[in-house]
Amino acid sequence: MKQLLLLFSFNFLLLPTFAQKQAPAPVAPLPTAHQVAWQKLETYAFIHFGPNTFGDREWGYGDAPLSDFNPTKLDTEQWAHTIKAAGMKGVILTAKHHDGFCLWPTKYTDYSVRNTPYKDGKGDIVGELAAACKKYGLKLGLYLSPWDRHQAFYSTPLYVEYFYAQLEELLTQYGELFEVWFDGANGGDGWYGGAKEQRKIDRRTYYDFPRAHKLVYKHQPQAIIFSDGGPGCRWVGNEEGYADATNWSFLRINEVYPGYDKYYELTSGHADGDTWVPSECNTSIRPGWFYHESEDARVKSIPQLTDLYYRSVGHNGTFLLNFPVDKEGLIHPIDSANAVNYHQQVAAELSNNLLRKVSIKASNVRDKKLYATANLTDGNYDTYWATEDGVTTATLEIALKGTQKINRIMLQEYIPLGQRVSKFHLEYFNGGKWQPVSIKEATTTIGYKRLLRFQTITAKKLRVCFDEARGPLCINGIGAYYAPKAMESYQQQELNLKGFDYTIQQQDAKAITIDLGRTRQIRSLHYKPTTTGMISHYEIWAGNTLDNMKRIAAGEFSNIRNNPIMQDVYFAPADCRYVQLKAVHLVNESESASYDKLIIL
Ligand code: FUL
Repeated sequence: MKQLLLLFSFNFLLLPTFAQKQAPAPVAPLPTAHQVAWQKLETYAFIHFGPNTFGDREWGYGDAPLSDFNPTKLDTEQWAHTIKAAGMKGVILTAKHHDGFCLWPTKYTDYSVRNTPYKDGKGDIVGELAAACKKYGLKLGLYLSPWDRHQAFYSTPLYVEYFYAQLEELLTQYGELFEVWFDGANGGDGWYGGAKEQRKIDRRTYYDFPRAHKLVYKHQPQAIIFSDGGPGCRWVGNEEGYADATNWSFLRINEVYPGYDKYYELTSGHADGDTWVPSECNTSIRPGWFYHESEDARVKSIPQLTDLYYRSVGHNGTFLLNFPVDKEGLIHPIDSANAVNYHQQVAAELSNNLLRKVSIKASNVRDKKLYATANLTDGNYDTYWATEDGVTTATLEIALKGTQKINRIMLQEYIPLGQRVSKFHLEYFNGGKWQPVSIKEATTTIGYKRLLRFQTITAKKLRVCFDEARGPLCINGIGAYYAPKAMESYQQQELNLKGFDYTIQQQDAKAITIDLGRTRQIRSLHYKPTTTGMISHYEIWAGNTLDNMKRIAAGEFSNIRNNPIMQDVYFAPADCRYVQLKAVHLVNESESASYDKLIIL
């Protein structure tokens, strides 16, 4: 009896007789209100445009002639119109890329749009885009490359002052900015006022980023600052546009810096991170970031873009999709068609929420009035279903309206109170017994939004089982959809280049020599790296005998670490039996040059 009494009073303490009306305590780390507003944008565009567009480059050396910069039809309204039609909420422009050229008439360098034929030097592409954004209701963000391959004083303290002066111009002359983009790339070599040399800086300290952050917040308190490690949002660790299924919006902030060597960790965040730094998934609609006519047939397709939406926004990230504006100054028609059509595809797949107005029974509810399951489908972001303190596992049982076909589920956590769920699974019922919905990716985190794709099921009831969480559950949205003819996942097609047959004649740490078996006329070499032994600077040698080889091409595989796509080198036709790919520099000099694919045509 005494024991029973004890048990009773213990239970009494644990299970309050009155409902918990107060909101669940936040579980740190937490987002700022600006980070929450930014996350809700979900998709926005990138524009890469500059001298690289005219010089067919990815990373300009900083020496491109200003006279070549002449986009004759540039129309920022065409950009804005396309971006809007593709459902995106904003756009980030490369005001200055690594080549140091400025798309606005900055006071601080002659290497800008002011000294080009564009509008006879009277143009201001940042200003023109700002005006178009206003007109089309888009938000504006700017990319200012810290690395500058043009300026003679790059790597000295003077450059840092120059960088801040330019940043201040951008922060004060173009209205409200939603994001400021600081890239982490620094390949070392450049034109540097004609010095043409390698320059090394300490990426952690040289730019004094805390000072840059202060300046941004002084003029643009709402702006989200992007870099590998935030503080506003983080790079997702790849340039393919996806986050892992397990994706925490946290980082151990003091470990990550621009150019972070363990960048692959950024794809899923740090589960034990101390600071809210959500992921932004960036990719280009074409293989390169800048326009290259040779990529006109390689624009990402509607299924490919749709797949990326599910793996970015649907994996608790935002989706930043780049348009390489072409030489005329326009978004290419293939790019705009695919972007608009992909948006319509996604909208169609997720338009009809089958859970609207259905009855959802929760195994636990914090308060039947304030935190009821009706909040899950009321379309109000700030109302949510929550469990009582101490309750971190629960189920939601959903009685569908009759029997329904379903192949998509959406879940949303109420992130203003933190990201909590670390394990869940889905079940469905079609008369016999409850069965698991088979999902071909980890069902761990949810975060701001989680979209799940699976083979169509026919169900009368659904059950969402929350198995583990960092605190009581706070879920503000749930959806189930049926997308006829939609794909469960997407398999990327490799470009099928068929080159000459060859054997490897010799391979060492710094060179790969190929024997074509007999004399061939060759015109191009295509190199796809693996994760180790990536060649960043190359020379290509060719000859009919190994003791009489001539150099036929040399250059840089720009941005290969971050974007390890097939690298194409075209040269004047050469007759030869042997071809040698020399690694002048490797991304990591201690590794041996290697390749995933090496094709000679
Ligand atoms: C990279 C840069 O090096 C690329 O050129 C591009 O701007 C991409 C978005 O970021 O790190």
